[in-house]
Amino acid sequence: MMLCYIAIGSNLDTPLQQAETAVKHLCQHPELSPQRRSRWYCSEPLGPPQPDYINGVVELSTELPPHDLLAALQHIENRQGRERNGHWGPRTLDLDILLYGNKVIDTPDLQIPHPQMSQRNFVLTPLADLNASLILPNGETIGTLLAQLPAGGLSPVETHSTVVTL
Ligand code: A4P
Ligand code: MG
Repeated sequence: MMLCYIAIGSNLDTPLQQAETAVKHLCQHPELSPQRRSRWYCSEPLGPPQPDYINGVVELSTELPPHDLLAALQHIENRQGRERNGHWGPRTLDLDILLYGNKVIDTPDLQIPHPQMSQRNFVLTPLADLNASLILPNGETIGTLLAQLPAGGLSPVETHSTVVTL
C-alpha cells in the first residue's frame, strides 16, 4: 500500500459540491482507500481572471501504480464534466497527485511530487492540516515550506475542525 496525497480544486458549477462529489467518487473507487481530507478552503485564483477556487487535500492509500492512479483520477475528472480550458484555466474539477509515498516520478505525463506544490499555499495549507511534519522526497518539510510563502488569499470554509475522517 502506498500513502498518497491528492489535491482537489474546483471553480465552476458549484465548486464546493464538486469537491464533495469528488471525495464521494474517490471513496467509491474499489482500488482507492481515502482516509482523511483537509477542511475546504476558498482561495483566490492563480492565473488568468476566473472565479475563486475551492481547494483541499485528500490522504488515501492504494496499490495502484502511479500512472494507473492518474488514470483513475482523470476518469473522475471526466465524470464531473471536466473540460480542458487551457493551462491554469477554470475547471469543474482538478485532481492532482501531490505525493505518492516517497517516490520521485519524472515522465512526460506525470511528475511527482507535483512540480508547483511548494509555491502554492492553497496546496500546502490543506496538506499541513493533514500532516505538517510530512517530508518531501528532497527532505523539505511541509510546515517549513509553508512558513516561507506569503500568507493570504485563502480562507477556510469549515472552521470547526481542520481534518475530516472519511
Ligand atoms: N500531470 C503531470 N503531473 C501530474 C500530477 N502529479 N498529477 C499531467 C496530475 N496530473 C499530472 O493537467 C495536465 C496534465 O498534467 C495531465 O494530463 C497529466 O498528464 P490538467 O489538469 O489537465 O491541466 P492543466 O491546467 O494544464 O494543469 P494543472 O497542473 O492541473 O493546472 P494547475 O497548475 O493546477 O492550474 N488557483 C487556485 N487558487 N486554486 C487552484 O486549484 N488551479 C489552477 C489550475 C489555476 N489556479 C488555481 C488553481
Ligand atoms: Mg491537473
